[in-house]
Amino acid sequence: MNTNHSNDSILICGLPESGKTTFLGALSYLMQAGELETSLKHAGLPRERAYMNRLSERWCLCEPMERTRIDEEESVTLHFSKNENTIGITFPDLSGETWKQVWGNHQCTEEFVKMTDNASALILFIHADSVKKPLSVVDAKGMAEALGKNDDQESLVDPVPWDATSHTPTQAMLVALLQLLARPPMGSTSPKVAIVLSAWDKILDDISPEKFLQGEMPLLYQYLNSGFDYHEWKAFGVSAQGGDLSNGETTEKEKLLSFDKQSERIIVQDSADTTHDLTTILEWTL
Ligand SMILES: Nc1nc2c(ncn2[C@@H]2O[C@H](COP(=O)(O)OP(=O)(O)OP(=O)(O)O)[C@@H](O)[C@H]2O)c(=O)[nH]1
Ligand SMILES: [Mg+2]
Repeated sequence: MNTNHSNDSILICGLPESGKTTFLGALSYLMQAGELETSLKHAGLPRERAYMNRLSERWCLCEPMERTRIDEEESVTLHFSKNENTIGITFPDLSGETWKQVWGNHQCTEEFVKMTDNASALILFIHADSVKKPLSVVDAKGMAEALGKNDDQESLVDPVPWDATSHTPTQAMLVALLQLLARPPMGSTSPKVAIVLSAWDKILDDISPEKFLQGEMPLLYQYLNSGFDYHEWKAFGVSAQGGDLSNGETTEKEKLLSFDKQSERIIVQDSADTTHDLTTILEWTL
């Protein structure tokens, strides 16, 4: 039997706390536990298995991931098989702070440039429940009036100084980041872009991930649809954790831990279809 082997590198991108490491933890568990049929099959443990095992254990115990620090970034290669092919996919788990620095200071290491250059696909993570939206002129005026300010008066409250990293709308940061990744010294390839709307359990309305993106982040949606820098993109709603663990509520944690097959708490929504199989996203990128 002939077996072909190929290597791909998928760049996991995203601002701080956008769900990157939780996704890797869930993927690592899903692959190693083998509880469910998946589109891509597990084909051997990664060299960096200690890191992946740590993430997988934490995920299985419903412990939220620790923030990835710049000096603790890891790159992991997972091996998958599909038909008679085996595919090694490398995922660098970079800190959101690294992405913020690329956006804010246009600074990165040579290694980062190489990584982006080798990437055959990007997975851009956006925490669906923490999107910072721009304030419309109408809203800003309404708020100023509610505070009793009109054009002739001094503000009744102290103005908050502008801070680029905490006040810029999420979509503006992400479009700028995608543009940087598509231009020299990066961007020699035109990778496919999967948009992962993480924490989808907080949204799960009757809305498709694409419609959500169109309504909540119209600038990003139009940029991707223009095909100017990237030719193929697709949005997925993903709950890698299965629920919200951020408020430390034991009932939510108990509910998640009560699943017989822990892999079944993963939700992946693609248009109207839902599955527990995170590898469908990877398969689309290949
Ligand atoms: N509700 C919900 N929250 C999630 C989910 N996945 C991640 N989160 C939360 O999102 C936050 C960030 O998750 P991480 O996976 O650490 O994000 P990250 O992108 O690796 O963050 P950095 O390492 O800081 O760049 C944490 O509070 C998680 O609990 C999910 O599926 N559902
Ligand atoms: Mg992380």
